[in-house]
Amino acid sequence: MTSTDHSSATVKTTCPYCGVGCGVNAKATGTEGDQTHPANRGRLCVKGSALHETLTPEGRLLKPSVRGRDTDWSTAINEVAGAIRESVDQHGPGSVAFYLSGQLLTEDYYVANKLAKGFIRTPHVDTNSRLCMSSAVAAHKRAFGGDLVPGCYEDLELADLLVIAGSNAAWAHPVLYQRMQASARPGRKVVVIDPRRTATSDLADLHLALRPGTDTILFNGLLVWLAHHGVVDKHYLDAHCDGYEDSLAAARSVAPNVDAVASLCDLPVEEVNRFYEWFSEHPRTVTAFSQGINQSSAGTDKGNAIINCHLATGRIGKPGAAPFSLTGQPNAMGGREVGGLANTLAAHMDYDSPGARDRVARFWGTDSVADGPGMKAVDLFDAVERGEIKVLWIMATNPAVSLPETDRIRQALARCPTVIVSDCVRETDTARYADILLPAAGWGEKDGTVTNSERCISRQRRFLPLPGEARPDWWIVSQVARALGHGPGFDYQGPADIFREHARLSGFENDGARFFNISGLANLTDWQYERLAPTQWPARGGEPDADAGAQRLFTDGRFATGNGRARLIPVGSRLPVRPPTEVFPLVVNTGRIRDQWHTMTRTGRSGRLLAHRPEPFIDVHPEDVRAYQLMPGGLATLTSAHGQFIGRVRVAPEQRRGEVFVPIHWNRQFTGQGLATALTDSLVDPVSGQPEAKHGRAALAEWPARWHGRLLVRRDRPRRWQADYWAHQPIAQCESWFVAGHSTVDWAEAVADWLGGAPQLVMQDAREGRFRAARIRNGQLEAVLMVDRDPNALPAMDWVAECFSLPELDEATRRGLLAARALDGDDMGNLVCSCFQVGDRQIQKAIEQGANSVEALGQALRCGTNCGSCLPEIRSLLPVITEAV
Ligand SMILES: Nc1nc2c(c(=O)[nH]1)N[C@H]1C(S)=C(S)[C@@H](COP(=O)(O)OP(=O)(O)OC[C@H]3O[C@@H](n4cnc5c(=O)[nH]c(N)nc54)[C@H](O)[C@@H]3O)O[C@H]1N2
Ligand SMILES: Nc1nc2c(c(=O)[nH]1)N[C@H]1C(S)=C(S)[C@@H](COP(=O)(O)OP(=O)(O)OC[C@H]3O[C@@H](n4cnc5c(=O)[nH]c(N)nc54)[C@H](O)[C@@H]3O)O[C@H]1N2
Ligand code: SF4
Ligand SMILES: [Mo]
Repeated sequence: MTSTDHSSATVKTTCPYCGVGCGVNAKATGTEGDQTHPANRGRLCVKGSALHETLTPEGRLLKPSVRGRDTDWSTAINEVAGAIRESVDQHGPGSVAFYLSGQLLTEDYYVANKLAKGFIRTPHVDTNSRLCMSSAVAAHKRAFGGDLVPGCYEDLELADLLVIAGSNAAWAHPVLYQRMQASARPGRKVVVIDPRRTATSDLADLHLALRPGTDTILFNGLLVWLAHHGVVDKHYLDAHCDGYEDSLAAARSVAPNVDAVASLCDLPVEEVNRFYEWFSEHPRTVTAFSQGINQSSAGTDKGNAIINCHLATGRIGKPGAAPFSLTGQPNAMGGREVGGLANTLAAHMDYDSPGARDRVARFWGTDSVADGPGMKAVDLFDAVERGEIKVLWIMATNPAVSLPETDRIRQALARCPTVIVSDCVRETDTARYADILLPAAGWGEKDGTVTNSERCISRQRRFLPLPGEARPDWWIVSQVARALGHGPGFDYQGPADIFREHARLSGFENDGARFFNISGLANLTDWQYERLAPTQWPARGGEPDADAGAQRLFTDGRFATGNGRARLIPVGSRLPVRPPTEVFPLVVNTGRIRDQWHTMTRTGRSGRLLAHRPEPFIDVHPEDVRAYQLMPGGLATLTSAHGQFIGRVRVAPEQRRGEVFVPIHWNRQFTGQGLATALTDSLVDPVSGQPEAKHGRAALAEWPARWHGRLLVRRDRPRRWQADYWAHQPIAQCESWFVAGHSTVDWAEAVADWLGGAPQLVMQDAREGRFRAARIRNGQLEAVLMVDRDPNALPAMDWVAECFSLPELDEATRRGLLAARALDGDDMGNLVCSCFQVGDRQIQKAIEQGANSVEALGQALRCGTNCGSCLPEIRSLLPVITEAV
């Protein structure tokens, strides 16, 4: 593999973040939306348009290492193979486990799955998709007989009623959200179902802020209502579905009428009625759902409750009518296709599919495959904790942050004899537990395919040289396979070889029972693979037009069940199993913010992306702020049975009382104690095994701070300070930290440690608990510390950060530093638009000066005119103008 300079060429590739799967035109110097990609037609959200900022060499894992020592590839590969061989010899194949990720490319995923299940013969292969999509997968399988997403993105635009359940698409699937927004037309209705008001509610004609976990009741009630009002499609049910009567009876027993639903879901009767009426009136209905549905101890039931209503009305397989699971990760779907989940085998075959084990073994040219199913993520880590797993290979996921009960997960990792971690980033919370660290090629450095939420396979293409010793994941796995003596099965020259094999397996002895069939792509030449345009599956090839209409599945009413009929599933009223208690009275909801991706290993590097929400926070309803005597803008602690979360208190009228929301993103590289997974139980859905990540329980209290501070330091300076609370915010010009402490500090004494030397500028006002100091070297700013008793008295840091770029600090700037603001300027306020770095104070000011629309603000300040991710927030700052009818 040679390094070539690709920097000037534009390469068509796919965004590595969310499951929308946008096409990206990439260069080493920047990214823009691909006009020709069917998912986004040129659009990109803020994360996609900041991709190049995250491609820094900083923090990359560049060399293999074994037990803390850098080494070469052949040593590392032999160590991995040796550990696996020894474990299998001494404890059997089931002592080896793989924990994979929806962020692997399909080719990487296929090879890892093949090595584990086919050659090491361990069934214990699971993936972070367990935490993400497994309830949707299970609901699809129960209803359709296969993990099949019936609709396509166009349906979201064609629908006359768009129901968005448990999804904050405005922040989590921004480009799809923009498509939903752009397709608004008179009469089109949008219902958002979410306990809290989100940026997505911006689009809602009706927002149902239901009691968390009660979605099954709401949709059961809908089924009862549809039956009662004669809206069910008897014809469709007779011709294509089983299970209607039983499902209706089950629904009646828990949600007999609108009053019961309203009371159980804690919603006004009129709102429930309106939703049910709109559902009745609009045959073109799409229900898009995501983690508010999946991440629940009733996740599979919630999915089936939704699908039941679509089947009962025949709203499936038709333009603008479908239940639509929005997938999270860029290749959540590809992973499901190769069989990455513990209960699946390969190519949409389960262990218990008739003949599957034998068929896959013959195809792979191995004597037999693992006897599964294997353990699902939460059970798998329990087994690690019990010492049953001796070798755990983690690829492209950060379980020390993302699995519930993080402290217990960390203990399990510490206890496991051999932990192998393949990642692109050197310091992650999981990598700290690695015995063997393998440097993986990242986005832009490797080739392969991903499948998005609408079953569209797109190419990720390489446009950067491989840094250091980094190698693509498929290569690493294949080398280990060869070292284990399985060379012939893993003799791949490149991802095209793997893709062809995967495509061939999908069609192998497939008489039509497996809808996932891309055998039409099995004979692509290397050249054709290189140029493969986005392709929706199935892609069977063969006779002309075999797949015409594959944009949607089930158009002919035939499903993937044994008898070809869909199944309505009787769904009870399973509510969150662990309701709040006196000790832990608050419901903890966890989720995403607009500009960060998961555990921040990549997006945390972009100062621009971290500016929108720079610190872990807790959204608290105003009355709870009062009841718990919290200081808005101060710090508070959430304490659960498993751990603690410290975050900044945000007064959030969009929350329901008694419920708080915390972001999932912060890890221990970025803050001392801000992990959402310290607050959630490892309680799982009984069918899918997906953890209930949206319903933790905790107690809330003020974090008693004697002082609050901000520290800004030029890059790469040694750190000699300690604080009870800290959160790290890289800024373009410098590093910065939010800090706070429980006890009084003599700042005059301590300041040199914090600033890396004695300051030249100092201001102290002991009575106010105020301290400011700056260190200057060779005329340039080195470090600044600002301390205040009142956190809200600390100034915004944007102006101070800019002082780091000045070649020489003049007198006015020096005075300004002690006041912490430009003497003649003012602060931008909280960041709203990441692309053009525009804050809410600037927007307020422009509004006062007469810019009274999103467009006018865009003209005045440019905010919202690039990716559009901030438009819902800009709109919320504008005074509400009632439109003339
Ligand atoms: N910016 C950004 N985008 C992302 C990601 C990211 O990390 N950052 N990650 C990607 C991934 S992997 C995923 S899986 C998706 C997730 O995408 P989403 O599922 O849209 O995101 P979340 O914020 O996890 O949760 C969605 C909503 O569920 C609501 N919710 C909580 N409990 C309930 C309930 O009981 N019922 C209902 N109806 N709603 C409830 C929450 O209040 C929240 O607003 O996002 C993808 N896109
Ligand atoms: N409380 C709570 N917990 C949650 C959730 C929630 O809503 N609430 N959401 C859950 C969901 S839906 C998800 S998807 C998970 C996500 O959780 P994780 O999968 O743990 O999060 P990531 O930060 O995406 O981890 C991906 C890792 O892979 C590395 N990486 C990136 N590209 C590559 C590559 O090409 N090869 C290799 N080898 N490594 C690579 C990254 O540097 C990073 O360390 O979190 C889950 N946990
Ligand atoms: S919506 Fe944003 S994060 Fe998702 S694929 Fe498109 S550009 Fe990437
Ligand atoms: Mo996810």
